[in-house]
Amino acid sequence: MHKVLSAGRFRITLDRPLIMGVVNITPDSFSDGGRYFSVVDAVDHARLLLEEGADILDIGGESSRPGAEAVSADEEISRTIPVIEALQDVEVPLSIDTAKPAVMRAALAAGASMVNDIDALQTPGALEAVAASDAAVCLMHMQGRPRTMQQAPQYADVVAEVKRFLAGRAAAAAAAGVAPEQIVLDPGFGFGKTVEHNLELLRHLNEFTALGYPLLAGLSRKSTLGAITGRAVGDRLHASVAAALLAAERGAAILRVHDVAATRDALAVLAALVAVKSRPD
Ligand code: HH2
Repeated sequence: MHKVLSAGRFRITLDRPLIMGVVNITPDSFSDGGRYFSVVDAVDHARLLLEEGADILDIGGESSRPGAEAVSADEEISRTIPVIEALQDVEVPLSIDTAKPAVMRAALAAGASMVNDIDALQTPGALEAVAASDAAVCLMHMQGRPRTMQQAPQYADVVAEVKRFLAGRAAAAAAAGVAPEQIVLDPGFGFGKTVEHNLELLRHLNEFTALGYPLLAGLSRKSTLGAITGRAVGDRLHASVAAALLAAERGAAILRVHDVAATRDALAVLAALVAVKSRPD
């Protein structure tokens, strides 16, 4: 039996990895900052990602890259809500990428069906904002805060510690009234992790499925891929597709990516392979 993700009016069967396309309405995101900073540009970009095959759109108004400056809730709302409103007609869930309860509430009222929180609903009021809705939620692990998280990440056992944290946050969400089929977990690649920590998490990603929730993996264009390939952020397409595929093979249910079309093709190859494997010979 396949799991189901319940996100607002959407019920999605998780019988194949889903693609979450990134729509950043920020001047300073690490890979596409400033490129889609007007409502028109962001909406055009979102529609392009849909044509390319995005299953979910993740709309964000604050960069979380290492060293990024914080943005007020009002500023985040003014960046993201007009984009959500302009995308009311789309047939996929819209996710709001925020840690701020006020932004969550505004986005859910405007029609978002999912909350993607890099802070795993730890901000006071965040659990309540999601629990009061029928939206899905992605709970992500981060060590430290975005401004300083990459200075000296430390773990005795990164896999065990991230797993324990995510289990605790899922339990907190469930206790607040969020249904199990609304919860997604994410180890948070690049959020307070060295290259080796990220690789260790990817190696062991399938162990996280034992927590009982769908997994989201966000490796797209991240600096670990730069460290491995020696390539600048604009030149990490091939590495990003490889990483997405490896995450899918290790059980990721949702892949958060900037490059939807390329990821889609890679996943089609994986799907074809799995289909042949399950055919009787
Ligand atoms: N990564 C980024 C932002 N949000 N959310 C989840 N659940 N998982 C991730 O790995 C993740 C995330 C960073 O990527 P991006 O949005 O491209 O950059 P920025 O934070 O600079 O806007």
